[in-house]
Amino acid sequence: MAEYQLYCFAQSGNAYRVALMLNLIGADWEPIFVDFFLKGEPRTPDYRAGVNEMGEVPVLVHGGKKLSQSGVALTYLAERSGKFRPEGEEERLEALRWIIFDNQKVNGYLRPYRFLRFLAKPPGDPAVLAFLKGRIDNSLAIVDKRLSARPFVLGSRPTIADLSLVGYLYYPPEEFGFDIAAEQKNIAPWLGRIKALPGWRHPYDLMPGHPLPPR
Ligand SMILES: N[C@@H](CCC(=O)N[C@@H](CS)C(=O)NCC(=O)O)C(=O)O
Repeated sequence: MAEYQLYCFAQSGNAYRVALMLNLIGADWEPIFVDFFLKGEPRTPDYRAGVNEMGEVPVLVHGGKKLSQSGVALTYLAERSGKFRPEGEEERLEALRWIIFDNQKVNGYLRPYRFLRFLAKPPGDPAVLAFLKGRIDNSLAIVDKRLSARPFVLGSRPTIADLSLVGYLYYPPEEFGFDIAAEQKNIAPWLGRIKALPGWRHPYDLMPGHPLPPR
C-alpha cells in the first residue's frame, strides 16, 4: 500500500490541488476513486460515517490520519515535506489568506459554474450562471493583478497558495465556455510556470474517472 491515499475523482479541482502537491513533492501515493456522478458517493451515510463527515472530496489518508479540506491537506504536506511551504509567520498568514480567498471566491465560484454549465444534468439556470460568472471575473482579475508584480502568489517561489489557486484552472476552456488564460494576461504565464515544475500532471492524467461514463 502506498504511504498516502487520496479520495478523489478526475473532475474535482478541489482534489487536484492535493493530487498535484503529492506528485510535485514526489510522494508515494495512490488515488481512491470516489464515484460522485453515478453514485453520489460523498452524500452517502457510509461515506459520511467512514470517510468525511463533511461529505466532501478530497480526503487525504496518511497512516491513522484522515484530512479533509484541501487547504488543510496542503498545509500538512508542506509541513511534512518542507516543500511549497510558506516560511515564517508573515508568509504563513499570507498563504492562508489566499487559500481562503481561493476556496471562497476563485475556485469557490469556478467549481459550481463549471458544474452547472458542463456537468449537471439538466444544466443550471442561466441567471445563476450569469451571477457566478460576474463573481468569477471579479475574483480572477484580483488574482491576475496580484501576479502582475510577482511570478508566484507569495513572491519568487511557488507555495501551497499557488497550488490551491490552480485547482480548476487547467481544465479545458470548453468546460467553462471561456478561456481564463486568454482573458487574464498574467494568469497564463503563471500557469505555465507551475506546469513546468517537475512532477506536474494534468488533472485528467492524475486522478481516476475521466472520461465520464454516459449518464
Ligand atoms: N473547500 C473544500 C471543497 C470541497 C468540495 O466542495 N468538494 C466537492 C467535490 S469537487 C464535493 O465533494 N462535493 C460534495 C457534494 O456536493 O455533495 C476543499 O477545498 O476541500
